[in-house]
Amino acid sequence: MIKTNSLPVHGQETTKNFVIALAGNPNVGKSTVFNRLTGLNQHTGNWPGKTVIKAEGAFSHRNRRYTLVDLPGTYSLHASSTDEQVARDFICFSRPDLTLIVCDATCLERNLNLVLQILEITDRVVLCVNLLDEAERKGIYVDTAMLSQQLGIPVVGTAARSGRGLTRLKDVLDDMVAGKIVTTPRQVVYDPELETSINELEERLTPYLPDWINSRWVALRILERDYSILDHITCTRLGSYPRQVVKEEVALCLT
Ligand SMILES: Nc1nc2c(ncn2[C@@H]2O[C@H](COP(=O)(O)OP(=O)(O)OP(=O)(O)O)[C@@H](O)[C@H]2O)c(=O)[nH]1
Ligand SMILES: [Mg+2]
Repeated sequence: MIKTNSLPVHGQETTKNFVIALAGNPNVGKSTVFNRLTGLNQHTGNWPGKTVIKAEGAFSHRNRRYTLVDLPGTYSLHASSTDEQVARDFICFSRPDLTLIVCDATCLERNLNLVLQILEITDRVVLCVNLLDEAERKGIYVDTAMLSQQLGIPVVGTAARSGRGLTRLKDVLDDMVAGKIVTTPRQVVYDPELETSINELEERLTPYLPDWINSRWVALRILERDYSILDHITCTRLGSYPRQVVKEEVALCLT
């Protein structure tokens, strides 16, 4: 069981401003959720790719203050486009207190790819299954309780355009930062050969990585030859290792 750590104990008054990253596929209603929660007017519409840079807004709920960061819509976090890189870097390196993923209830399976990728980075995740009204219109029923059990994270159903489910969503976000919810994120298990490489690389990398970063996720990226992760950690001075040393360790694992 992974507990949301370094968060205030329930009931404890805090002046901290909690940062929530808002992620999801394009056109699933992220900006609509953002506008509903913050009262701002981030542009929304029915074509993909509108939110191309991060937008920030604030709201308060139950004595706590939140900053919500609306990230560009992406199908994955492989950093192969600027949008993917902006979303990935924010979720990973800006260390938000929570990541709220919005997905489309009418085509859940397409959205779950991104959900599983984010769960490889962080355990502080809430899933918002939006467009429930559209799903109902199409005769699709989403069992949010079962989905929550399967993914090991809280799941809230919403129809953001009409505001349905958003009070419950705020309650769940607040329960998460209050440490009242324990998450057990579902991890993708790869084939045994790959798992062996991941474990070996992870073991070698761990001494060089800052303790807050998920070493398994870093190992996975490096196995994909995505060395930009190392560059990022080095250039933000969050790690305390010479890049060359890590590259040599990695090379040893990959030979
Ligand atoms: N019926 C219905 N429409 C919704 C709902 N939420 C959002 N929409 C509509 O879906 C369209 C896309 O919403 P956006 O909030 O712009 O989606 P987005 O995820 O921010 O899109 P990108 O920034 O392009 O990734 C808009 O026309 C919204 O009005 C909902 O719960 N039900
Ligand atoms: Mg948007």
